[in-house]
Amino acid sequence: MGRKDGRGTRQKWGAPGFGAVLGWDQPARRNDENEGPRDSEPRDRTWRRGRVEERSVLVGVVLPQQTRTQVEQNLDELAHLARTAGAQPLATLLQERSQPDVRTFVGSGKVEEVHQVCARLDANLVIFDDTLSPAQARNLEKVLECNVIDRTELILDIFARHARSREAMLQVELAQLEYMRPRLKRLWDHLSRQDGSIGTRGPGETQLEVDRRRVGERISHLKQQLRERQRVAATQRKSRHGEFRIALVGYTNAGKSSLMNALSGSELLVENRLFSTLDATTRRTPLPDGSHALLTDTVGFIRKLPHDLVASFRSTLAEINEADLLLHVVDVTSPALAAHIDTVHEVLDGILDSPRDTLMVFNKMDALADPTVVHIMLRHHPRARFVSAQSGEGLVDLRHAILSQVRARTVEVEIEVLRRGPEVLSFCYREGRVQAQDVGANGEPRLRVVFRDIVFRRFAKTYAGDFQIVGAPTHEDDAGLGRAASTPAAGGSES
Ligand SMILES: Nc1nc2c(ncn2[C@@H]2O[C@H](COP(=O)(O)OP(=O)(O)OP(=O)(O)O)[C@@H](O)[C@H]2O)c(=O)[nH]1
Ligand SMILES: [Mg+2]
Repeated sequence: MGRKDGRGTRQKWGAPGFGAVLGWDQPARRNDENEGPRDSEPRDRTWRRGRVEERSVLVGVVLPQQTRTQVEQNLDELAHLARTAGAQPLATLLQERSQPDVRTFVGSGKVEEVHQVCARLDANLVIFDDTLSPAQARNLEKVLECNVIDRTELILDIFARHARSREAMLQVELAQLEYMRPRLKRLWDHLSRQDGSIGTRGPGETQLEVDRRRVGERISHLKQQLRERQRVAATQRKSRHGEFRIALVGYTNAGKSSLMNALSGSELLVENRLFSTLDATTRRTPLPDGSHALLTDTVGFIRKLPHDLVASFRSTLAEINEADLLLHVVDVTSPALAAHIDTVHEVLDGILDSPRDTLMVFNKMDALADPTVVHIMLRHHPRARFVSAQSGEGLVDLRHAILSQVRARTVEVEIEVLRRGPEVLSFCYREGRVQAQDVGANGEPRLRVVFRDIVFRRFAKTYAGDFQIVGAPTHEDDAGLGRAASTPAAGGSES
């Protein structure tokens, strides 16, 4: 987000790197601006430290398929997003409409009201809860005479602020550039209205074309960089042998990182802000029988999550897709918890490449005032667990539930290798946990191996005829927590 002065306005679009791509950020520092920033250079983030706090007015529209309460909840969340991004929300305006206005999203009377409210409260930023087309944003900025952004831009801004790792920065920059590419014209219009800023007489079409090309080149470059990093990450994930993988998923601020810390003894950043976590982090978590599983914390989801942003968080998506079990963490104290659960299901549905078993975990029980919520949730999710990452309530029970899931989804087999010995042995050691190895009566290798279900199915298919099972495989499912009702959107099993 930005300020009304020229520099702030330019920076509004920039999230680290955007201005640099167009050669605006600190031009004196480099002489190779056409190539964009080098990847070894840290993104210039100095402008964020110096920017003033914005004063914002929030605008929402109730469309026929929505209720007023839903939209009010969305606006409460938008206010939390605004505060997280450093913008003080001063007022909220709602309008009921049968459909958005093509030119200004809300009607002309409402635009005038927003204008007056901004003047009265000295607001310098208007945030719409819905996605604005480039033309709508342009028209609104002309009338309102201040910066206008939508929920997507706000989320992108927060992601840019919170990105710490090189990969997160690359991903955020990519999402921002993809969002901004079709909006460059608006940016130029915006700049051309600023006294003393570049292009006060309006840019020529040629310059706009040059900028479009630069942005396009930078996007290709970023994609290539990310592909390379993801290849390395995939190799690292493969090296985690046969360990059972659990991913914590859920709405932003549900307490995923807090739960990760409580279960694995790690010290990840926990904050009452949205999108504190952007990088997937994996830790070992001990289970009650002395074994371990790998637990991964992931980026939170939110309503109207920008599609490009979801797609660009590929490392999180890969972690979720390779997990044997998902722990869906829900903030039990949220008045919008049902909508949060639906949103998470929708996002998972869009990113999972196959159905996944899911254990619902309702967190923040220590702060729950109304116990009837538990009964209602149990009706919908009979095998859910109710915990508090903060007080530790319910965590022993949760660990046992996880152990049951692990047992239900791992198989222990004793095999005799008949052919392709080196390959079969290599697979077992790489992808399974070999408990014992000795030599059979005829000199053939004999192994006792624990495999994750999905891996064992792959093993049996790849090496059919090359091994035989000695005795029946053990497949424990002691607590009967297994494949219960189907997860509505993700299509997996939910406990
Ligand atoms: N009362 C209470 N607060 C909790 C509990 N668990 C987490 N919180 C608070 O909820 C807020 C969010 O916690 P995080 O662990 O950062 O949540 P997250 O799901 O990782 O959030 P993002 O990474 O931003 O998506 C913080 O203020 C935590 O202190 C809990 O069991 N009880
Ligand atoms: Mg987190």
